[in-house]
Amino acid sequence: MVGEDTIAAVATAVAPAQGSVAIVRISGPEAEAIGRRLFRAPGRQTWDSHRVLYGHVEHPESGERIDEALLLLMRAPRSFTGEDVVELHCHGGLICVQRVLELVLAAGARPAGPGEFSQRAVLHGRMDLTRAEAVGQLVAARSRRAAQLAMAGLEGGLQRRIDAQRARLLDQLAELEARVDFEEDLPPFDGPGCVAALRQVQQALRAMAEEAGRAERYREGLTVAIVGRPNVGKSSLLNALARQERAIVTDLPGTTRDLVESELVLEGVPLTLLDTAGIRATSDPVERLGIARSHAALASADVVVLLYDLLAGWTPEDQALLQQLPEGVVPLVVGNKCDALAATGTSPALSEAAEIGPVQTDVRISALSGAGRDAFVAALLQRCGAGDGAGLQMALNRRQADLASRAAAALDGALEAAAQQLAWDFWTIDLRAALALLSELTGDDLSEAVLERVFSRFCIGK
Ligand SMILES: Nc1nc2c(ncn2[C@@H]2O[C@H](COP(=O)(O)OP(=O)(O)OP(=O)(O)O)[C@@H](O)[C@H]2O)c(=O)[nH]1
Ligand SMILES: [Mg+2]
Repeated sequence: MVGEDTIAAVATAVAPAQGSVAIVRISGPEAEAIGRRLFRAPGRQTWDSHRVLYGHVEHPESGERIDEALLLLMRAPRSFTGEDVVELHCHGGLICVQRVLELVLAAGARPAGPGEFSQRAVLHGRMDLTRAEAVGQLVAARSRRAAQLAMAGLEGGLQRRIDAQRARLLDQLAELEARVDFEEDLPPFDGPGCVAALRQVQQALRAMAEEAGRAERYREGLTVAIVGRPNVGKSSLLNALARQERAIVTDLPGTTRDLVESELVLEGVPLTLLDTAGIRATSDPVERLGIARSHAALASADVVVLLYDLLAGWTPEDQALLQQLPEGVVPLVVGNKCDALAATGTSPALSEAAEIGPVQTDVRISALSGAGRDAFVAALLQRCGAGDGAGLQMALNRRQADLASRAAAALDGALEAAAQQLAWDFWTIDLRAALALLSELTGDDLSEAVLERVFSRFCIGK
């Protein structure tokens, strides 16, 4: 699919009345010719590479001025794609940039497919596949932490780590292959050393795949459902975390009837918080519909916060709710209204709780005063599996993690062959399979299918 044709797309976000500047990017052998056909640069400006020209985009036939713009020419190979690239920096919004793009297409470029600029960059050796994917992650990042992880990937952190493992496997493979042909001429084979090396690589790959799960939380975020009896303060908690009055709060039980959703970023982790209707037996048909939605939210959330009222203590209704939770859901149990508890001087009503059933309160908070907020956020992130992400070095995505795990699994075969003391050929088959998977990960061995899969997930213009 990568040919010698010239592609073009709007590289910046397109939104009505927004973005004062938009960039139309053109890449391919015709890029400069198309630029020259449409762009008039007054005075003695010269078309040098990596120089900015000032001028106007004009209709090549009618001469109508479409926009005042800057043109940046980057000749091959010193460009993002490694091809001749022209960027037209036009005015933003909807109309100007679309008209400029139309002219560019009419002048001979074809619309770029999703991720096609990055794909060309990889094919021309301007960057490896993991970096190209990091570009996509950087653009899609919804939190500071996700952006930092993507930047680490962009700087080649992932490729270096994979390369290190690949080098170790290649060493072993070379050693084994040499034995297949020249066993007699070589010193005795260090079997235990080889097995140890393979095990280490396997562990490193598994650790990376596991890290990927955590990194994903930073990228994609999690859904957290706050559930509990009516009036325990669920909506108050949502408002406190969102730092705005998203949900209606009253002292009437049954206030929230519908799901209230709030997107927020806690400690760099993007979360979708769901405030739900208080769960209780009721004959009110509207409230019942709301409660049905609460149950649906419970079932689909990644993390469930079960909120109860410390003043009322852990009641049989709370206990019933806990028991109704879908199998496998372990809620974060949070006691609310600790301010009121302190005001009344009552000791935590957990002695009653002990009689009803053993429930461990994970955190005590006051949605009203903000007490316990930090402890709650820390406990929540811990539960999300994002508690100690500071040590993450890179952002493996799902595709990469899958390949790393498969490579680790392939090494099981080689280790098995070693344990059974099979002939060298048996070791090398699996070793080669593992290496092929790692190559697919960094894109050193590019098959058309991998490329298509990776790049079709990009947005157009990158
Ligand atoms: N003292 C005190 N009162 C609180 C606290 N949190 C909530 N409240 C009060 O408790 C009442 C119920 O709060 P909501 O946030 O509406 O409770 P809810 O769980 O959303 O209730 P439903 O929507 O009916 O299920 C309101 O009067 C709040 O002001 C708290 O931390 N301390
Ligand atoms: Mg509510």
